[in-house]
Amino acid sequence: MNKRVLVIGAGLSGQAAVRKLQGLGAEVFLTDRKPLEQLEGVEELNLDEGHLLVGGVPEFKEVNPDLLVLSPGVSPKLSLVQDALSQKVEVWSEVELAMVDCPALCVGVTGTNGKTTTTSLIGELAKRTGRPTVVAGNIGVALSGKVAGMDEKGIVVAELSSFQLEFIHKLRVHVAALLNLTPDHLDRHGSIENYLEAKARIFENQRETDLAILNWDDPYVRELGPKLKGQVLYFSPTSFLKKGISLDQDNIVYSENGKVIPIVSPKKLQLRGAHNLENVMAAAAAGKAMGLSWTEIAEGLEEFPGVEHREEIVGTFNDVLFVNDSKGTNTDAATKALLAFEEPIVLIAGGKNKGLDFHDFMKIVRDRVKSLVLLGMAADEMEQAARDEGVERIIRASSFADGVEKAIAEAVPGDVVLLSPACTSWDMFKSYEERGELFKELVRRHYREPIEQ
Ligand code: UMA
Repeated sequence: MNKRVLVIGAGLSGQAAVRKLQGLGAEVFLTDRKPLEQLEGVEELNLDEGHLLVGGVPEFKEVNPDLLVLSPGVSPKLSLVQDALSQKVEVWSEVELAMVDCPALCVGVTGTNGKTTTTSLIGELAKRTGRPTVVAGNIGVALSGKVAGMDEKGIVVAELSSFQLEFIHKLRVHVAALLNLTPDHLDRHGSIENYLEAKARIFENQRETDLAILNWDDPYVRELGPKLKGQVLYFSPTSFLKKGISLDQDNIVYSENGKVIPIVSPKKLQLRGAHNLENVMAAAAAGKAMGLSWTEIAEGLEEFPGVEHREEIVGTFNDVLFVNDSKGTNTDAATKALLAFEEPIVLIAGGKNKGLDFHDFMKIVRDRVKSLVLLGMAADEMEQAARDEGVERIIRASSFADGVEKAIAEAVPGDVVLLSPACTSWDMFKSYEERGELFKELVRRHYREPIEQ
């Protein structure tokens, strides 16, 4: 690539993009608003001072690039991006760059919720085809660093956010799923219509033989169907579809031309909750498109344990089920976790509030939770909201470990102890991962089970 390319953002995406561009022979500039000492890993890139423009964003004319590559977190409103667009200089997202020379089958997942679970599940199904498989994208690993060397036998399973899709051009997602659409990231996209438009770009370069997997139950998503170029397959956890994937009595089924093929019973799945049915149905459709039989798909779905820190089953001890949902960092996610279990729940919640109001959440807690254990910076605020909404049993913990012990003491056989904090971990931990790891360790230590390394 004989071009001057300016990469904006020196995080995971930006660094992977720089490496890829260097490999393609481009002259690469990297910029980030943060100074070098706040940027991890940048010094290991082969960039001299003239090409590393950090601690502020340069003027367009300082670099005069032929191409801009944007990290997903970079807003198109940035004047550098606006200048490039007004001068008809191409602006690519990192995923466009990643896939520009990758001949592998691309299976992409987008939507507001469930992307990571569905992407991981499709990744597991893809591995069952025996083809080389890469799972990357918004899931936490930049695509550019992962897809190098893949040929047409390979499968790339990509979680794609609206930010990443906003600046694609030729990226062809052969099998593309849009799971659902609810208001999110409106600060960036301005309106739900713009947000939908960004997400729907996942289908933009599909051809007639490609497959679009759509949620029938979501009005925004359903309406897209007739407008798409590829084949369309709907799924619905609530209505029986004559053609598509839906529920028929106790089974997830595939129907077509009057035939109804049972795939798997939701009871056999380790993933719980109505929202996970959407994820499972979309993954099953992708599995079929990747050439698996329904039996192979059923095996893959049954064996999938879920994603770490998302309604992750830690184990059953003394007939109490322990669930780590440390990723439940807002009330929406924590509500979903509460609705996923029918057993009486002992909930551990609290941490640092993201500015959310807890009253609606506490209404669900009142109906679903037998004991609420509160900890962290938000505990006072959560306790007040819980009292306002009539939650009866509220227990305060002095530390995270104390909270886990108190929750264990509250539980009787048949209960679920659920960590789903509805808050970030940042008052006590570096990340939700660290919080989830400690939860698992404390539970296992309490029951003296060997701790996994
Ligand atoms: N930066 C600037 N100028 C700006 C904006 C950002 O210089 O105007 C710099 C920041 O100082 C920082 C760098 O850009 O150094 C960060 O770039 P980034 O925010 O794009 O983050 P990456 O590390 O590249 O991670 C991104 C995704 N992040 C976002 O979309 C915000 C990761 O998704 C993704 O896993 C990763 O690429 C690999 O593909 C995270 C995410 O929160 C998990 N996604 C959102 C979501 O799921 O809701 C969309």
